[in-house]
Formats: sequence, C-alpha cells, structure tokens
Amino acid sequence: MSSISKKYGERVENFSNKAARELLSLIERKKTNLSLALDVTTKREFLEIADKVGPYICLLKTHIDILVDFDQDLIDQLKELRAKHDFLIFEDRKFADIGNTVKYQYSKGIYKIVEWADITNAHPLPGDGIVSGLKEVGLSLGRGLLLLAEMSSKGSLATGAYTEAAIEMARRHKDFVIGFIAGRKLICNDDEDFIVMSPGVGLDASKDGLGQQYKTPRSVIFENGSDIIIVGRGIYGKDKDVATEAQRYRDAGWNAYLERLTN
Ligand code: 5BU
Repeated sequence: MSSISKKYGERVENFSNKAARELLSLIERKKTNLSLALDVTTKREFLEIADKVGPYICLLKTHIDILVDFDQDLIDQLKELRAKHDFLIFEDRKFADIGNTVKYQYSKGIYKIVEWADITNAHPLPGDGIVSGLKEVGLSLGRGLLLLAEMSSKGSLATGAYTEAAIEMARRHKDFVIGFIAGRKLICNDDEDFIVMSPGVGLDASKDGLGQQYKTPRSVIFENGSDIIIVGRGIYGKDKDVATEAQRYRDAGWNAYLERLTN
C-alpha cells in the first residue's frame, strides 16, 4: 500500500532515522499535521506564540537568525516548551554551501543548531557533499534532514530535472534525509517513503506581495498528497487570535488527511 493511503503511525517502520520516527509517532498521537512557521523577531513574541500554539502543532519551524535578542536562555525555554507541548523543532536554515562549511554552520557559531533542532533543511544545489557534511554531525544525534526539492515562491528554479535530482540525492542518503520541502508527494512507490512538508499554506490569502503563493490545507494534503502543512502569517498575522487560528489550520489539515485515508 502506498504511503499516501497509510496512517502516519503505520509509516514509522519505514524509517530508521530517529527524528522521522518520532515525528510520525507524534503526529499520530497528537492528531495534528500542522507546523507553525514562527517568523517573529523578538524573544518575547516568539516564546508567547510558541506557548499558545504549542498544543496544536507537531513541529515548530524556526528562523533562529531573525531574532534580534537571541540568547541561550531562548533555547533553554524553547526546549522546555518542546517537552511541555510535545512538538519537534525544525530550523529552516536552508544550508547551501560545501560539506565542510555547512558542518560548521550546523554545529558551531552562535546558534549551534544541531544541539536543539530535531530537523533542518538544505538545498541540493551544491551536490551530495552538503548532505555528507551535515550528516557527519547530525546523524549520531538522531537528527533528520529535508532537501528543498521545490519552493513555494513564484518563479522558483527548483523544478523539473532539479527536483528529480533532489529525489535521487535523498535516495542515496536514506539514513539521514527523511524527506522534502515540496508542494506535493514526489514519489508514489509502495516500497519507499519520504515525509513531505509544504510551506505556502493559507486559508485567507493567495499571495503576500513578495512572491509567496498560498494553497489551502486541503489542496496540499488531500489533492497533492503532502504530509505536513507549514503555516506562518495565517496564524499570527495582524489582529489574529493565534490559538483560534492554529486550531482552524490544525482541523483543516487533519480533516484533509482523514479524507485522503478514506478515498
Ligand atoms: P508564511 O507566513 O506562511 O508565508 O511563512 C512561510 C514560511 O515557510 C516562512 O518561514 C518561509 O521562510 C518558509 N518557506 C516558504 O515559504 N517557502 C519555501 O519554499 C520554503 C520555506 Br523552503
């Protein structure tokens, strides 16, 4: 049976990677395929929203380098929220350099991403070395990597042969590459499984004026066979009650998945 008609929990056995196994079990247990893209720039807002939205998400997606008052205490508090609400952390770092450089960017510097992010992502652009470099520091800690096979923005160059090459690269590193950023399920074979996460998801807007393009949770999960919806401003945009919006997206994402299981 293809993973598209399988339950999240049934797919755990398809992965050896710890982060992938934890994520799929968590989604099944918590009944949410919603990831919050928490793009705010102060520690206060970041922690406040994470605490309010925590109960409704499987994954908190960060851009840690946009915080103006980043410090180690933020990471300590983020880890506490991770345990309190039962979610994993995905640093959307989009690594794009040679293996030796990304290895340091992942583990050193101010952010030490590998120490707290269960999942991160990379552009396949530089070739296999980028995965090997990240894997050197991440795999033994149980971390997982997503490759950017597609992007949600208008005019993205990640299409066609590039997307196909990203799939081939993932296949060569199945222990560490757990899936893709893409707008749709990319592989429908019964005997291989990758987790697909889709950004560019919104219920109220179709674009943002800077190239972002939005699809609905139903279109992404039910029609396109993706696994996780990534939602940012749809949840914490101006005048929004974040907990109410998070529940709305959680319900939309989960209902689309249930619809997929029965069709
Ligand atoms: P939004 O507020 O829901 O538009 O935020 C989308 C988030 O997903 C934001 O953090 C982006 O950096 C991220 N993103 C994206 O929008 N499109 C992509 O193709 C990738 C990431 Br990869």
